[in-house]
Amino acid sequence: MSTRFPREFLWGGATAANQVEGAYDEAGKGLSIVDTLPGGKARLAIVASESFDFSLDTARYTYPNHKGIDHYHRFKEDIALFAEMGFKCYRFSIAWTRIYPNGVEQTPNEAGLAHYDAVIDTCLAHGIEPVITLSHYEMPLHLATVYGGWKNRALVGFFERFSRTVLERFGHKVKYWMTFNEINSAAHFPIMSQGLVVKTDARDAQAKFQAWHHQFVASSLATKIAREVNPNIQMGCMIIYATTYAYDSNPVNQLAAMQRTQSFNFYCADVQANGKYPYYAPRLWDSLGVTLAIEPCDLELLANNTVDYIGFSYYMLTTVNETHAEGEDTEGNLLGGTRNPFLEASEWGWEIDPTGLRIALNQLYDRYGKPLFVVENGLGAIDKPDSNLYVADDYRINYLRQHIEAMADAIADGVTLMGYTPWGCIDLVSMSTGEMSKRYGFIYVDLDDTLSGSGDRHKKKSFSWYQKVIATHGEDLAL
Ligand code: BGP
Repeated sequence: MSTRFPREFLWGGATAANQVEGAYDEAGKGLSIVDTLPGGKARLAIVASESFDFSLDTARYTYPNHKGIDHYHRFKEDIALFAEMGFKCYRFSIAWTRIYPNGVEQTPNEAGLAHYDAVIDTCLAHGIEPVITLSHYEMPLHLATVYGGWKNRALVGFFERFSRTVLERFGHKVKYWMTFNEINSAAHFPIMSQGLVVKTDARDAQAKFQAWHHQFVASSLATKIAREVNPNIQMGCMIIYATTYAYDSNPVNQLAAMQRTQSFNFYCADVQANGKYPYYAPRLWDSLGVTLAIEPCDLELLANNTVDYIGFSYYMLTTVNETHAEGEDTEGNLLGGTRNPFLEASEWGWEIDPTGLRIALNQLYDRYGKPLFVVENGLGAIDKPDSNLYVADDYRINYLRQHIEAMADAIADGVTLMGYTPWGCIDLVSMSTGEMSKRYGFIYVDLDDTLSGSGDRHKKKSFSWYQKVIATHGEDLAL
């Protein structure tokens, strides 16, 4: 029987070290910037405030990433559950701080490497392909506090050493990699991927764009190393894609939507996939007063080490309304814009738009002609378990089903799509709020926002649904 999704399609799920592992100071791990982020809805506002300087204030705040869901100790149980769902791949990240605790050491921490050997081998034993993000929203704290984050060129060398270490160690058994998670996110929250806070110029476009340049160079170096280690490695970039609409047919809004698409959705991927700065970059830099420091070999390095595929997260769209004729600002839509009157939003205000995913896939494929990989997507929702801790999450199933339909449509449109790894396949600590109660998983983790609870894992209704989806190659999406 022919199916809409190819047989080799990588069905799976995604997590990130800092949001699941916990064990934040075990086995030689150093402090990461995420270890200093307080839990709670005010998280992003606190870290974007002038006073935030990465200090821990345990009297005022909780730090949920310290404990996560204890995946560090329970990964075997978790991966066995993923295997039971039929996962073909598991996307996770390596904590830089487990390998180089402060980022600057000359030799890696063997205990950290051994841990990821065990995680990878567990995946492989279950027939699950690991898909590894080298840097997912964390870096050694030392590199942020002492070096000022990615705006400092020195980070290129530190990242190169880290990448070389893990690629040489794992590159013979792991085919799929990505460099920086949501690299373009720094436009909105520069602390996460660039380690910048207000005191280290987070509000300064010059710092952000220079940091991006260093990350592009570092990403190219990692890609180069990967190919030297194993020519079969597939290296991807990873961006947030928020399909961008003009609020109305006013050309002013149409133009603004186009420019927003360029400067936010495409800017980073243009460099990483095409190997050069896009034609619109000089004008963008001028408008922001940015002058990039580019070293002689940088442009050649970028040109020669482009990525093999485009990984992206898709959660929400952006609606642009420059004229403010009507319409209201979105509340909670992480990436701003005007509320879209045609769409519903999640409990956290993230607007839901499966059609936008089909548009995103077409726009990205049209632009780059490279395979695409939806490496994050999902619904953060409040689950209400019954007395057996069973969650009937029909709302999540409906969300995922609509997005899978949109992917099937995009494939029928002619797009090459490698796989789908819904975010937070097991409940984990939210990035933007540090909450446990914002759940995405197929697997319920018995922990509350204070991380109290047994920590035990329970299959939700979506668990058996996704199992069936994978078993039928995406054909049977019924409840
Ligand atoms: C992406 C990040 C993830 C993740 C997800 C959901 O931006 O790459 O780390 O957490 O968003 O966001 P949140 O956890 O804030 O709901």
